Amino acid sequence: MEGSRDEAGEQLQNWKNTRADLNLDTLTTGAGHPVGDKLNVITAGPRGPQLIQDSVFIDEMAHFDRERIPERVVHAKGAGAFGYFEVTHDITKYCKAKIFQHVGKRTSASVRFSSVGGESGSADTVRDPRGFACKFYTEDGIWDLVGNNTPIFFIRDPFLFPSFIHTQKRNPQTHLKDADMTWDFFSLRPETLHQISFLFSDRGLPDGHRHMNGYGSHTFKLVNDKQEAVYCKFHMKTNQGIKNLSAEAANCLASDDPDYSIRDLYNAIATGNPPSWSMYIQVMSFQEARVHRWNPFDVTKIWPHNEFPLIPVGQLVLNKNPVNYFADVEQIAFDPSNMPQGIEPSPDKMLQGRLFSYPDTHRHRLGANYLQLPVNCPFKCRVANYQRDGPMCSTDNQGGAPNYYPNSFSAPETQPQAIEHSLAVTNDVARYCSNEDDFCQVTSFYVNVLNADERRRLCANVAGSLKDAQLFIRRRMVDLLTKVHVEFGAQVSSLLEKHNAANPQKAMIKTYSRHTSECAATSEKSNL
Ligand code: HDE
Repeated sequence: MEGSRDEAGEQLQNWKNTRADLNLDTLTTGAGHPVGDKLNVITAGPRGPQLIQDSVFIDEMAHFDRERIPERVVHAKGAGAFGYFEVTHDITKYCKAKIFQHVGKRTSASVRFSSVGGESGSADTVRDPRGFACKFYTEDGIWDLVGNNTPIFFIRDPFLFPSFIHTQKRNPQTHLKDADMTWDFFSLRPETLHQISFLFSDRGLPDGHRHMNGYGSHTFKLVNDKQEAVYCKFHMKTNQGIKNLSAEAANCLASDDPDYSIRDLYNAIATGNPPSWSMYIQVMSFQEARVHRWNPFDVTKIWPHNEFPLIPVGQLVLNKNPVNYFADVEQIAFDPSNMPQGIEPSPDKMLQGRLFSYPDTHRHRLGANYLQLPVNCPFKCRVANYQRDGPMCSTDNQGGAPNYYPNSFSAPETQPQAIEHSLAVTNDVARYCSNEDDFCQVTSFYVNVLNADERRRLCANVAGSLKDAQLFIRRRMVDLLTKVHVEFGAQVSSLLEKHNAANPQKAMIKTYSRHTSECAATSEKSNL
């Protein structure tokens, strides 16, 4: 390697070094026709117009015109890597999923880390939750554990998700990020407080993707081979240790190296330093779920670790970089409804909402046959169903096998052992408004998880963002923070006042522009 160039910078040279047969390559069109000249289009005379018979040019340009597929509506910027999951502890008494079959068992895995709100070219080091999406290729089909680096989420009802995401994205007129939108929504929905407090704490700026934990966040159901079930949460604890960036360092990196986290992950793996995470579960019986003081299916809440201790399960190791970013990472499609037998959804409304949304977005973004793409296909088992055809079918389309069910000519028979665990429900069908306590776990986070310095930085970070919102929104937000803890509200309020005193001009510009537009328009530490 030359000078200070890293493995990512050396990629082209490294690729060349592995290709002893390079001189055997022939330049071709997409249809495989050898190309004679790729520097000059066909023209009538040296200065004449171009001819439409130049199919080599048309092949090139027409494909280029179609290179982009829609970016993910959220989590557009990301990095991927591959490796395996290895069982270190037996949890078969809880779960019959083949991935957990015996200690020492390895299952191929892929992971995509991401930020949430920014576009696919946005900076890696912005304050934002991080996606931590895992795909396990099991013998019973794909298991996708599509989590974040936070054990909780902003909202508990999926109905609010599109609106919530709009507030994190761009203003429909200005096309700018908009503090009024962000803090208006937050201050109207107190259930966001827990996640806001996590996000504006030090953990809101992880130092790359290797130094953060992952969480399944939702409550899931585990079923054993006797069809007995428990509720469960999944945790992935980083073996690299938690490391966060200061707000100042993150800001510098956003301009100096906006792809900092992608580069860090690529280089760690390329230099033989594979990152790993330890998987744990928390388990809650159905009886405990019935009497627990918090709704165990509310994703804005954690399960206290002293009541539901972490049970070790295994290790996730990422030791292989993508061979091609588009094929392996842009096209990877995670879907929380991909659960092999033994793992099932709980009644968590947010999880239920996601079960629909992900395969729906993949059909739009990648096409109906997205599960045939190599990175998505369940290569550890044989797909045998009655779905056929559709755009870009890239398999043998299940050959001559019957395409209807039931039929008299073929397996597959249905599998009784794959029948879902049954759940008795007797309640009125309605739209239920939650009356959960939105404050007590946040208070516990503020008081018990954060030390004095961390609390100070949390208040500074909240004020640093909230300052750009209108006065009535700032006041409403401070009222909520005061309900979490008097000091939280008072600190943020005093920082906002100081900011306004120090920036009268900026305050004036904001007031002025609002005026003109009006005229014109008439747990505790162990819980992490
Ligand atoms: Fe997502 N989310 N989400 N989300 N999410 C997507 O799926 C959605 C939620 C998460 O690396 C989208 O393929 C709804 C919670 C990750 O490819 C989309 C709701 C958690 C990723 C979508 C949620 C997540 C996504 C966009 C509320 C953590 C990136 C593109 C009901 C537990 C996966 C895509 C990757 C991506 C919908 C809430 C994590 C639109 C409707 C809670 C890590 O389908």
